[in-house]
Amino acid sequence: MPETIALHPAAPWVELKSTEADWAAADPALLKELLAQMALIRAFEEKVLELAGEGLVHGPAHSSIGQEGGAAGSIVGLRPTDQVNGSHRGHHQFLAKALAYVAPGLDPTAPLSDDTHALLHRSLAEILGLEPGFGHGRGGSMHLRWGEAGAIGTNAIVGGGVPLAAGAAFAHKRAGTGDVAISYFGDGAVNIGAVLETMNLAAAWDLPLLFFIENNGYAVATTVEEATRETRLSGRGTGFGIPSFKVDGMDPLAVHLATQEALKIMRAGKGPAVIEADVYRYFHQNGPLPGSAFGYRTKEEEAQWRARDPIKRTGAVLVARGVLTQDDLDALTERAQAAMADAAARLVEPVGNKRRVKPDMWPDVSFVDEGIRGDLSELSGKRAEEEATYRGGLSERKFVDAIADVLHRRFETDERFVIMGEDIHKLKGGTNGATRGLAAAFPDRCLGTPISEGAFAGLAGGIAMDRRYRPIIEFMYPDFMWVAADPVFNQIGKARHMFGADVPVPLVLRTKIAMGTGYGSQHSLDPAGVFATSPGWRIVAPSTPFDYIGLMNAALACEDPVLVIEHVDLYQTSGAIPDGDLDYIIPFGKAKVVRPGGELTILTYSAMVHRSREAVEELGLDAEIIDLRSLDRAGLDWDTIGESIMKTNNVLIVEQGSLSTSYGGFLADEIQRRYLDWLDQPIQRVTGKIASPTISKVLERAAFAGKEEVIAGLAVTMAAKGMPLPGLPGAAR
Ligand SMILES: Cc1ncc(C[n+]2csc(CCOP(=O)(O)OP(=O)(O)O)c2C)c(N)n1
Repeated sequence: MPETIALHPAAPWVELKSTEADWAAADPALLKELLAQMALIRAFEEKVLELAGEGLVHGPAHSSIGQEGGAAGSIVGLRPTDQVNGSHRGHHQFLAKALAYVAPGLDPTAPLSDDTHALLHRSLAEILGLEPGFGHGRGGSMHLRWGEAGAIGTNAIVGGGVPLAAGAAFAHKRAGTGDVAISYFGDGAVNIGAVLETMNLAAAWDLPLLFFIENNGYAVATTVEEATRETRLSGRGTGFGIPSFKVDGMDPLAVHLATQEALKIMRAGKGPAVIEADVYRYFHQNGPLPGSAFGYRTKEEEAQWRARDPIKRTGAVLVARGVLTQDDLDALTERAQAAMADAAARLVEPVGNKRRVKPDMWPDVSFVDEGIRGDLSELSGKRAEEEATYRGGLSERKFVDAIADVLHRRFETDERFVIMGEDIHKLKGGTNGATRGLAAAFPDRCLGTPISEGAFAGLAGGIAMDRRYRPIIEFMYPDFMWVAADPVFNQIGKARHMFGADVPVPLVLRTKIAMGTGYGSQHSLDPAGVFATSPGWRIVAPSTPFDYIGLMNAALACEDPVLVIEHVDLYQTSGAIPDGDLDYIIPFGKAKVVRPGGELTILTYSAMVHRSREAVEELGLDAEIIDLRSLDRAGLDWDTIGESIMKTNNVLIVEQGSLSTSYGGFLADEIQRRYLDWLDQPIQRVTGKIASPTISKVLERAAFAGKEEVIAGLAVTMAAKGMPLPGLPGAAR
């Protein structure tokens, strides 16, 4: 018989319960603030539901009524500089943090301050999608952010905010402030990868992040028991070595005490903690009906939870202790409701027997696409250089070494930069050597990550939005963006615009095109086409070491997220770089005429610039080759492109990768809208085949475009121009 030895989690896992004695001994000021916060939040949410019932809340209103104890219990007592974020059900945490900021020590017997009224007004306005809101109505109920108050954004993607909060925690830790971040999410979110990956990363890196699980028993109508076998959700933390607490979330004092324990751990530099608070939402997933109306739970169950209401309980204790009277409690409710009536009256008005939004409260529709990206003023005044006109000395340098050089230089000159990715701190600079020397020179700023693209991309997004540090992340292969699609596209790519145009996300993502290396279908993406669908991202794809340095410097100075596309075919090539000068930029939006010509215009980027040049030279054509360099919608250099098209009247777009994810479709569409009258033939394209390249060497080569395919594309273009090339195909595609 083999011996079995019981193993136990290394981290403590406890349930914390308050006692009558704790309630009797609790500081009256604490209990009063908890009560005042919860009463205001309750009145706020009741007003939201009332307005939702009248059709005045566009989209869902996920009510937090019943769950106030978890929010107030954990937030009262935080520092203003601590930060919180949350999920689709986040009004209560947002308000608690913002109230603690504008009205610390909120007194349930005192009139509300002007700042408190303003907070309620702006919060309600945001939920109604109106101009006075924190995000000018863009964010609405699920994207509430007031950075100044430490409320760094609620999130409509279940679990999506958790890695972002890890970024805030990273910044706190690195800055050595002792501040913490709390991320709130539901029992449903416990099962999503973003949460579990972030638990692992936060624990591995000792980040001061509190994972606060609001277990209200249901994810919409699905019960915890249906969704998972281990229904004691706080146990998730122990799997990652995180001290974990379970607490009754209807007991705000118990939540507060558990939070104090968690804060001790986090502020002492001992890393994250988990709190699972059992709470109950009195209403359905969203809207003003109870859950029982939808048949997934009973009225009896709802009544049992309502009997344990956190506001009633706290009020009753304060009355029993002689701190407040019943009249005080009644007055508190009235005051809170009056404040909300006032907030609503500033936003909506009666029309007949209905109400409507006051017309002048809507955001101006001209605001619709404003602030997708920044204005690049941060680059003005920076020295721009071009290889062709550079006045200083130039020397040959391997492309991959130029990458390491410029990163090293920026790390030297600006302590805010941190870089993270898989194995980038080992193997002489990651799998390709692009981060060579960084870990040795800057060990605490060149960070090897666990294999968690979602978590570390999201974490970097959180660091970027925090703005004390400037993250660079590396995806070993571009295809891994699908693993991290939520942070990359839903969070980083949208944050600035979604939160009202004033949330910069200065982040650089490096990755490499690796077609031709035999890594197959899941490692052979050119990410440009997909990223071009995400307008918050800037995209650059340098083809020479000189351009790489300049574009990387622009990317690192930029207040927007920038994708820097590298290419395995370029790493070992050499090109000229300035002697002792790694400080210039190449501005976004400047294409480069690599080879002037009059017969046709080739638009291309990255390694295909070189394949195009080889093809043109082999055929002896008079083609103009333009290296686009900046690829995103805002970065296209229409002056250079347009001038060339108006000269040649024929366009061939050349890219290496699969047609299906290609970039050229987007570019061709833009060109025909702008220059149709100047085109003598349809825009021609060179791309790979329909599917992503597979591993068999011959199939892989057949799947992507190289010099031979560019030659074929040139032949088609020239034939359509009426100048077929001898011995080459002449039929239009
Ligand atoms: C990734 C993702 N999947 C699904 C949804 C749709 N959705 C929104 S809320 C929700 C339930 C979430 O349950 P839970 O995490 O327990 O939070 P609660 O609503 O109970 O507060 C679902 C499925 C979503 N927004 N994001």
